[in-house]
Parts: sequence; C-alpha cells; structure tokens
Amino acid sequence: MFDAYTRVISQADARGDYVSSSQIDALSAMVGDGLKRIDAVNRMTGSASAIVADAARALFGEQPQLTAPGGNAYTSRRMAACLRDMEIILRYVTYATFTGDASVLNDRCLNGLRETYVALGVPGASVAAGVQKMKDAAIAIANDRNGITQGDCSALMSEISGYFDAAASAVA
Ligand code: PEB
Repeated sequence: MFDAYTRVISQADARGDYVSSSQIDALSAMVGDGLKRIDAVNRMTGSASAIVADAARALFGEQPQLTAPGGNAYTSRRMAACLRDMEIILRYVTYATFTGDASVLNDRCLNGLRETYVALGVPGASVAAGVQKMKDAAIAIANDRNGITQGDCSALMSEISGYFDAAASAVA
C-alpha cells in the first residue's frame, strides 16, 4: 500500500536515485492544497450514509428487478449486503483520496472484486451503476461551494471522480 509520498520513494529507490525535483514539486503542490483534500475526505466521510442511501435508492428505482422477488437485493440479508458493499467501496475511495494514491483502493478492495461478484451471481454492471451514483452524490457534497473558503478544486474533484470510475470499471 502506497501513499503519494511512499510511491515517489519507491520509484526513486527503484532507480537508485534521489527524489527528483519534479516529484518534489508535485508533492509540494499536493501539500499546498492539502486542506482541500482533508475537507473533501471529511465531507464524504461525514455524509457517507446519505451518499450510500441516496445512491441505493436511485439504483433500485432504475433497476427494480434487484429488489423484486429473486433479485440480488431481495430479502433483507441481501439488501444489507448490498448497502454494506457500497459503503465499503465509498470508504476505500475516501482512503485513496486522503493518501492521494489509488493503491489502497486497488489492493484491498477492487482486486478480485469482479470475480467475487461473478461467483456470487451479483450483477457487476449494477454495482458499477451504484458506484457511479455514489460518485455524483459524493462530488456534489465534496465540491459544495457553500460555507467554505472558495478556491479551485477541479483537479481534486477529477482525482476523486477517477477513484469512483476505477471502482466502477473494476466490477462492470
Ligand atoms: C464484497 N460482497 C458480498 C460478499 C463479498 C462482497 C465478499 C460475500 C460475503 C457476504 O455476503 O458478506 N466484501 C465486499 C467488498 C469487500 C469485501 C466490496 C471489499 C473489501 O470484503 N446486490 C445487489 C446490488 C449490489 C449487491 C447490485 C450495489 O443487488 C451486492 C450492491 N454483495 C451484494 C449482495 C451480496 C453481496 C455479498 C446482494 C450477497 C449475495 C448473496 O449472498 O446472495
């Protein structure tokens, strides 16, 4: 598992060289914008249940076969498993956002997840649709301009979107 710093160290060590000045510049920019990152994580974390619940409600509205008898979210046990899965994926996206690196998301959540869903008979495309809905909700909350110092958060928002997109395409 890497963060933005340990990834740079690992790359430098593989070259047997000092950390390059362009890598230092990139990390310096990340530190300079660090409060935006922390605020975004704090907002996504604080609204996690709402992000999951709203995305799930929208998913089941669009794909009613999931909650119909025989569906993959039919019975409280499967519904609970589904909501829990969405919450797990969101949690790993917040970790990746915090560390500025996708490795924790890839290694500990997405690796083998498609195969897990295939084995369980859970439709990966539906999970991916749920993840996309969480993305929209999470970005709206993280990028809300109200009650916060104004600044350019576009790079951070596209980074966060990329983590959700990676999760969706890992299972689709
Ligand atoms: C992944 N999900 C399920 C299981 C596992 C995961 C390992 C099997 C064990 C169990 O039931 O608990 N676990 C989960 C995850 C990590 C992990 C992401 C990462 C570290 O450790 N059903 C739907 C939707 C979708 C869904 C499309 C969006 O209709 C999910 C939610 N996941 C779902 C369901 C089950 C499941 C299990 C329904 C239960 C399947 C079953 O038992 O029939």
